[in-house]
Amino acid sequence: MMKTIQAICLSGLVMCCVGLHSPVLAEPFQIIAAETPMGSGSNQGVRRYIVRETFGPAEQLTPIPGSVLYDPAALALRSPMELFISNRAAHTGNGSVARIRLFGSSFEYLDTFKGNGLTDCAQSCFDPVSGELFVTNYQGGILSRFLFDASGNPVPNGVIHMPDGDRQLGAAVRPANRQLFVSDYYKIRRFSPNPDGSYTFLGYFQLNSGALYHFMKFKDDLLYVTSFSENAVLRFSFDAQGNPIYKNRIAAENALDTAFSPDGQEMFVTDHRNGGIMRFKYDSVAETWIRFGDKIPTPMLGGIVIVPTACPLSADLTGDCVVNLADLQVFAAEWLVPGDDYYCTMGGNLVGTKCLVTLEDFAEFASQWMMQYPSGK
Ligand SMILES: [Ca+2]
Repeated sequence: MMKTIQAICLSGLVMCCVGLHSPVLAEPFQIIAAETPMGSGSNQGVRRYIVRETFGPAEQLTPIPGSVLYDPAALALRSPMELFISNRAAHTGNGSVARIRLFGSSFEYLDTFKGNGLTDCAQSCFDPVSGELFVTNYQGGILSRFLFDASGNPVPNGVIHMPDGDRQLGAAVRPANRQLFVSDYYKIRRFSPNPDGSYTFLGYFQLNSGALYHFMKFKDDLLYVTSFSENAVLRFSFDAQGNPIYKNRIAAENALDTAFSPDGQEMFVTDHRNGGIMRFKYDSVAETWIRFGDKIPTPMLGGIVIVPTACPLSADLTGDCVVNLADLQVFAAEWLVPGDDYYCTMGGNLVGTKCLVTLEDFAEFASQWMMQYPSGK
């Protein structure tokens, strides 16, 4: 597909293409994945990567540090700018949910809320119609509910008791009928919303009781369920009554969660045991996903989400997607300051695996000087 590019002007460079026919500029996106050890964790953070176009290489962005989190397990988006991180809290019972604002390729920690039954949170999800937030709690059989006030602050809205009182791992709402799905290791519960806001339990489904089901997502009205011990992502469609019908499985070792590129052509699956993000291309003829490429290397992972909120300019260190003097000030402050190679929080470290801002990073910084995205904004 071709599109007229009105103007791509790179300040300082004699390069201005007006009215040329060029391929549509690829839309970058950001992968955000919780670093979640098997069993429980402590001060892990949330990893971020930028993919500048679908199927392209993933480059690491600065992580959301564990210092503002507590054993993060799963992620949910209230909007492309508002990320909710479920804190498992090492199963101490001090579970909580952190809120992060996303902008450009940067982020800002907002706050953390607790209470209303939050103990050791796993996956959470939003009802796409009401905007309500559902947060699972691994132990205790209570699903926590939150609405939002006019300022966007969470307000407790009671709980839903699991009829079996068992574990909770995943939660997802089917957009087509707003039914709520909550996974246990061995089964998936289905609930129907009532006009008064209550939920009616409809039943369980499962394929294999030894599956160790985890997180769930909906895409194109198919339910994607990870089956950790079966090393697979399972897909279910629905009949006219809303009953799930098993469709197929996609092999993915130690699968924990799934996420999709904004154009729907790429699927990412997290590996909980060995770490890494697996990549799959959609095959529209076979109507399934085909593994490709190498895993994106990571520590052990939990939940994953994808946002189109991403700036393709790695030298933008302030989040406005313009590389200017404000970014140079951030860059200069990080100059030659030794960082943690394993958990580099210095955005100025643009090149190389060592967390140290040096001349080679400056060369990359200078090459992006005065660039902005979208161009001409
Ligand atoms: Ca900037």
